[in-house]
Amino acid sequence: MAKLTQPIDQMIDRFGPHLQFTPPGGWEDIGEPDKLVKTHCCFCGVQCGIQLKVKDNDVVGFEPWEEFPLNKGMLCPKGVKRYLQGRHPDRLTTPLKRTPNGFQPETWDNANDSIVENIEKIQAEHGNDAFAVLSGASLTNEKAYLMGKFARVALKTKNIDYNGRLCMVSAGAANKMAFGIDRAANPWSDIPLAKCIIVTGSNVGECFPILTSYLWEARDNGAKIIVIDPRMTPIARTADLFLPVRPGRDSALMNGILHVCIKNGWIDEEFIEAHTHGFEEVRRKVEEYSPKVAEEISGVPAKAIEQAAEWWGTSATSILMHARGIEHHTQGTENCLTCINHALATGKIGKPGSGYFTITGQGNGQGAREHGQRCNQLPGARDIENPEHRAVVAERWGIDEAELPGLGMTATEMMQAIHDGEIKGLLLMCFNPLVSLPDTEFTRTALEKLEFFCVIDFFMSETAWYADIVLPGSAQEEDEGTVTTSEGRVVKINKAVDPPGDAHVDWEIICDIARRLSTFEHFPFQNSEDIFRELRVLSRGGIADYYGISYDRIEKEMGVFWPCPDKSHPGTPRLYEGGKFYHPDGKAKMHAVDYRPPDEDVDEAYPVILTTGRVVSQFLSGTQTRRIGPLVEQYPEPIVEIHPNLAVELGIEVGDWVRVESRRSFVILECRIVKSIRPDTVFIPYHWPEKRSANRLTNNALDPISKIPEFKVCAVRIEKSDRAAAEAVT
Ligand SMILES: Nc1nc2c(c(=O)[nH]1)N[C@H]1C(S)=C(S)[C@@H](COP(=O)(O)OP(=O)(O)OC[C@H]3O[C@@H](n4cnc5c(=O)[nH]c(N)nc54)[C@H](O)[C@@H]3O)O[C@H]1N2
Ligand SMILES: Nc1nc2c(c(=O)[nH]1)N[C@H]1C(S)=C(S)[C@@H](COP(=O)(O)OP(=O)(O)OC[C@H]3O[C@@H](n4cnc5c(=O)[nH]c(N)nc54)[C@H](O)[C@@H]3O)O[C@H]1N2
Ligand code: SF4
Ligand SMILES: [Mo]
Repeated sequence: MAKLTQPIDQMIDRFGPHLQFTPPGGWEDIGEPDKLVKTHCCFCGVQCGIQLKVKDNDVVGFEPWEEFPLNKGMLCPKGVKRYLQGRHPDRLTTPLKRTPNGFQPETWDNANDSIVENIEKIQAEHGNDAFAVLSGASLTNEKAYLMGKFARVALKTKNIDYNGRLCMVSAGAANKMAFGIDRAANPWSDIPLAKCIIVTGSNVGECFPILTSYLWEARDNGAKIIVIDPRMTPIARTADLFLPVRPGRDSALMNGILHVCIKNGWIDEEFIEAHTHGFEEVRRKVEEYSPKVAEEISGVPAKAIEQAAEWWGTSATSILMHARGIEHHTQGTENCLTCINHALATGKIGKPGSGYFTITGQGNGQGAREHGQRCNQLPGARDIENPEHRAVVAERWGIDEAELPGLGMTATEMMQAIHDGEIKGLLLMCFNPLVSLPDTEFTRTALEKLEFFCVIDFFMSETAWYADIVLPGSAQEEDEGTVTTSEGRVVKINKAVDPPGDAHVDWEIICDIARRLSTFEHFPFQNSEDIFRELRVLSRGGIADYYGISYDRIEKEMGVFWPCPDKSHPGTPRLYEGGKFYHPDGKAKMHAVDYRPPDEDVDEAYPVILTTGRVVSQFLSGTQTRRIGPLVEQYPEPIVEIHPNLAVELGIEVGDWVRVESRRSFVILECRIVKSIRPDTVFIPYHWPEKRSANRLTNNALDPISKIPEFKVCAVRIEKSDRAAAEAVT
């Protein structure tokens, strides 16, 4: 049965500049703010410091927070306009229940009763694991911790996972495999000290604009900047060397670069010997990837590969950073391992100005992957399958180890399990899978099959339209808590305003449901700090050790870097100093990687590669930024980027609309003819739903290690179309 009670287009039409927050007295007479609240941006993992201007319990603007060391007052367009979202007229302000006549307001008590009734019914009929939880990495550490405890202790289900599964779990898996820990190795203050920097698979200028100034500072200090990307992005335009890789070929390219370094002796044999395992296998493997072979696979000229190797290998200090461009692949984990091999073999790690990191995406992309809301993980970044780790957590939670559920399904696997009838009920907070998962139709039909579905969000996301109950949660500025930035620095989010109407703070919503299913003693929290105190204790002795961190310390010290095992510990801005890694023997592991082609490669029927990603003014599934007028105006609709050569081949001209079709579905969008993309590749940003959604096209094949989807490569065919055809799509 299709569950939709209101056509999605009706909702989409409400988005945009015409409907947005205006203070009760208008913008002209705003006057002096009541207070300025020091906090952090609600969007990406950089977590820029910002001061929110508050007037009459509304956020009405911002002031720069220049003392915060990371961004020193700078913000990107999203940070500047975020204040327009909090009191948006679309905010959910009361619980909603699906009825034959559409969603109707419901009291909290009735809504909670109904949720608990449905959970109990499904679990009684089909077992505890038939009810699953999906959570998010925009949530604070406190909420992420609570969601894991809620699933395992209150629901007693093994099936909890989070939207980070779509983001950077491949990098996380590679870091764990190689280093025994999953965190950026260097604080950003190391970047200007590097003499060579490789940025691969990251559109830094649009996705982490604040990072650009660090890269430019390094360049001013004499660093060579090397960018690897199929598109000449803004950061690539200012690079010293640009390697236009064919999507899905990064492991061959990085193997080729290491091949050149080894051949020329630009490696650190002492470091390899003293601090690593596995180099011999890696050396033998990369021997097969001469610059010529790497060129044939990756499309990057051999000369450029040699140049990149030389700059990296002969620089006194070097940093390699990457983001989703190499991670969103069926070979995602292995791609990251080739980068790590490179940093380890050259000994460029654990030193001022030398290191390696993946750039965290979501607001709490770092912290939210440490405290136990992943299907394979317990608090403190512990392993759910490790008997010692399980025993510690069970004891601290006051439950029997035997009662603690085991390894659950990943977010991506859950959709299949819903199709298969294995999962019947779902509670989802802070995740919009209908827009963000690959192969939208597969996701939609899964959501329709759920017997019971509860969504907690502050806006009616596209996914929420499929729910039976929608609970109005809190926006970031309506609650306090901590998040962990891209650098690994734990910072404090401060409450600026109360939630509007009858919306509740997220952690209270979860605690209310948990107490009905479990006992008060397991969920006794009266405020976020109570949750943080428990989180610290649970993390003690784990890999992600927060025990020495407190709200007070964070405020006084402008954040504390974990690991921080006790109150007198200064925190750990730079990992791996002195070649000390986090495996039991203190050594790092290298892994030999063979190149594998993407799951769906081009062929005669679908001859063009589609890659997907972001634009500067929109954020993720767009629920938030598609409601902020000035950001919508900056980039109102998704546009297909096509190279002029491909355009000529297809008879496409400037201003044309094109039909892009994959094996799953099609979209009709306007195109932009740009020289900055490879001629064999097209790009579509993914922030829009329904007929404008890039994920109608994408492939839901998964990386076997991390289960991240292959968002960055699928095969499509393209033909000229027109606007009328686009409008006719349903
Ligand atoms: N404006 C904005 N900023 C954001 C976000 C947002 O939605 N909007 N989201 C945040 C989040 S959650 C994330 S995860 C980050 C993502 O940050 P990024 O990873 O930097 O962004 P993407 O656009 O997903 O992809 C990065 C680049 O990878 C390139 N690429 C595609 N295929 C390949 C390939 O096979 N190999 C290589 N080497 N490169 C490839 C693309 O051309 C693109 O330029 O941004 C964060 N910041
Ligand atoms: N084709 C393609 N698809 C992709 C990607 C790609 O590059 N290409 N990138 C992937 C990546 S890297 C990511 S991270 C995912 C992101 O995908 P999603 O996580 O689905 O995207 P969001 O837009 O962050 O959805 C979060 C929802 O939570 C709500 N929310 C935000 N903060 C809070 C909060 O504090 N409390 C509550 N209760 N709700 C909150 C928002 O309103 C929104 O509806 O998308 C992935 N999908
Ligand atoms: S760079 Fe990220 S954290 Fe900073 S203002 Fe922009 S979106 Fe916000
Ligand atoms: Mo992400």
